Amino acid sequence: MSPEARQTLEKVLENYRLSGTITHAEQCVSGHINDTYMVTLVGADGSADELVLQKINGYVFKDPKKVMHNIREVTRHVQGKEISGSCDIIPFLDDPQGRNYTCVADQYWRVCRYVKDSVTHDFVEDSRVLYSAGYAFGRFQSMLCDLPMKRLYETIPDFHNTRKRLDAFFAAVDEDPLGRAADVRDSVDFFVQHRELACRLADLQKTGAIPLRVTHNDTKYNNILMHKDSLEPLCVIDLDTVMPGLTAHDFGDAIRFAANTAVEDEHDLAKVGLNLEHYTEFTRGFMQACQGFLTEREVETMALGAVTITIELASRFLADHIGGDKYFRIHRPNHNLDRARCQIRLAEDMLAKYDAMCRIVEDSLYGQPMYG
Ligand code: GN1
Ligand code: MG
Repeated sequence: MSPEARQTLEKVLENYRLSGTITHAEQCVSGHINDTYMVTLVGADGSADELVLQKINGYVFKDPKKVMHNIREVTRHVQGKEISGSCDIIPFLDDPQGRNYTCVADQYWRVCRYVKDSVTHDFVEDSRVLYSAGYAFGRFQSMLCDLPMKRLYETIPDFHNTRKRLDAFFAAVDEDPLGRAADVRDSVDFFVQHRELACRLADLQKTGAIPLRVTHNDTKYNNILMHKDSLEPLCVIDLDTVMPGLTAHDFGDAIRFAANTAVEDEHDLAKVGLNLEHYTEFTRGFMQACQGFLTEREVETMALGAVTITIELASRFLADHIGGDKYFRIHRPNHNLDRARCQIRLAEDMLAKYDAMCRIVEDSLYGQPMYG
């Protein structure tokens, strides 16, 4: 880490009046948007604090104060319920003015404590991880289903407005500033073919057939802190995109990530597909935690949510590739193209397994939840 980067971390801690010496600081590599650092701070009395410092990406989040407002609202709502145990929301520290963020050099930062004995999983080696993550995200919806939506800002307008996303994608193809569109014709055709299917869920919401709810909008299983031994879900993290949305989007985004037989940016498309066993485990956890508040119509649209989000994200990756990789951080040439092709292949496999996906959602609804 450069001396300048370390100085910035020190400044952030100073703003929180957290004194001591940084004995260890390292940047976390996962996540495409914000910059996250794990820091050990040792006080004058020798006690060590494990802290997580995060710089909010100002290109993606145009108004970080609104992001932090939403996080404050959902955290308070859940804390107000005084339900102990399984699955809290990560609390950010307050600065001396009572704000849950601070500013250093015009950048917004926030700080939380490392949750003891917690781990995140970037790969699934034990299918309990999937049940646990499903349960945590389902429970998140359930705990927030009575939070009035008007208290939350739409921090990224039209985040999952699939019609607008696809319009933006086709506009990027037309504009083609770097001459990259010619090489991705086959992928562009995929969106032409599936445009209406991908927009069905957003249309259902527009007509009022399915309700808006408080959603997380980034439901990767590595956004759940789990107990390192028991795998019980401890905490939901990465609340940047909490806002009004559809439960099927949260479910679908989780499946897109968790039940892919390959990684999100897999280059070898033969490895990509929907793992129905992983799908079943996540779905069981999610649906069991959602018992009692989803409408019948919402339950019917869960599998569609997975297809929708996968196609939508594919269009976002490909639009970014065509537009010059401005949104999603890339780590190799054509990275966003690889990501897009992988998501397209996954969506195709989901469509082939669609009936089974719907059946598994129905079958999962009535089981006894594993956590309290
Ligand atoms: C972004 O960086 P990360 O993993 O938190 C993106 C999500 C995408 C995801 C794809 C604000 O989230 O919508 O699904 O990448 N977040 C935003 O990996 O655009
Ligand atoms: Mg995120």
